[in-house]
Amino acid sequence: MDVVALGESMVTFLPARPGRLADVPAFHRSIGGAESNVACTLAAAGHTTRWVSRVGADGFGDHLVEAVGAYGVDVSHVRRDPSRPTGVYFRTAGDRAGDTHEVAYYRAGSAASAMSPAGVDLDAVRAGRVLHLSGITAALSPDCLALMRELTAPRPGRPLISFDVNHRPGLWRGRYGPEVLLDLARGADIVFVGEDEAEEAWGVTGGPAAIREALPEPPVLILKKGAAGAVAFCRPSAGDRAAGAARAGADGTPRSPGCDNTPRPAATAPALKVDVVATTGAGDAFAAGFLSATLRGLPLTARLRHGHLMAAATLTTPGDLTSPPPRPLADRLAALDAP
Ligand code: KDG
Repeated sequence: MDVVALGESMVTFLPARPGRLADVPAFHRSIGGAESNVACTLAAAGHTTRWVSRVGADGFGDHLVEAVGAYGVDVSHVRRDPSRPTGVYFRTAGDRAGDTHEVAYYRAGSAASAMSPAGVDLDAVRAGRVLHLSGITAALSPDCLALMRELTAPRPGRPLISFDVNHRPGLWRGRYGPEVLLDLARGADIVFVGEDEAEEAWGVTGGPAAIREALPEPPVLILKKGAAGAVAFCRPSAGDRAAGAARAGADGTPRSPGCDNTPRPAATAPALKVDVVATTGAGDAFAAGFLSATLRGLPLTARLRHGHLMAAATLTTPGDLTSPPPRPLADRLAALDAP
């Protein structure tokens, strides 16, 4: 198994037309969920993936399991909960970054919010080369936060932990705050965070170097700057240091020439210019592209480029998910983009 992703997915209702939520008369059913989006995109890109979660024993739960499974993702570890519903959410067509973006979640008390260290099969969760997690799970309930702490804790032989901060302000009201995401990020091997998220969630301003200073622990830290591209910081992991400069680290991540101990970015890549239809899901597609290239042993700059290519495909569709470019095409495009 290449990648296991754990997290809540929801039936998503996309607006039939732009405008305020109050004015949208009809919605189209779709699926969403940051972690299953990553699993679906990676499966579509030729990787073996599993999605671990809980959904209700209801029609929306059936739909999610069937739709994610149709991408080729292993859904055999998605538990059905007869006493809690599947979460759903509605959103407007506005850009996530803009003032006009509205999201209405109906997920409090959902089946997924009952995930806990004792309630999921931890062996199944840790069965991949990479375990992909996101900060959304930490916001769902104290049990979910405990599960996240368990999965990001140091442990011999654990998979490479990929953590997308995914700060969703609407989920943190009245709970412990998003500062816990900084703790969780410290325990991961690859961290994705937007400059805007670092400011909103942790109050860290001052650009990539300041964010790296606040978060020096992850061997790979990707800072996303929206249309301005992405920057990667990298330092040798313990496995790399043990193995020496010439070969891949014990954690399976190949050394990148830029992976030294300096505070400078090891790689940067501009975003692709596309006509944006909707930004939702683009961060997940970016993570999928980056992880796909990581699993294939590509250098850091190429990993960023594959992230941008998959994100560009999603940015040009209204839903969270779309087919990624075929691998030979993506490889050609990533090489074309080379300086
Ligand atoms: O990244 C896209 C997700 O935000 C979307 O699919 C819904 O998982 C979701 C969430 O919790 O916001």
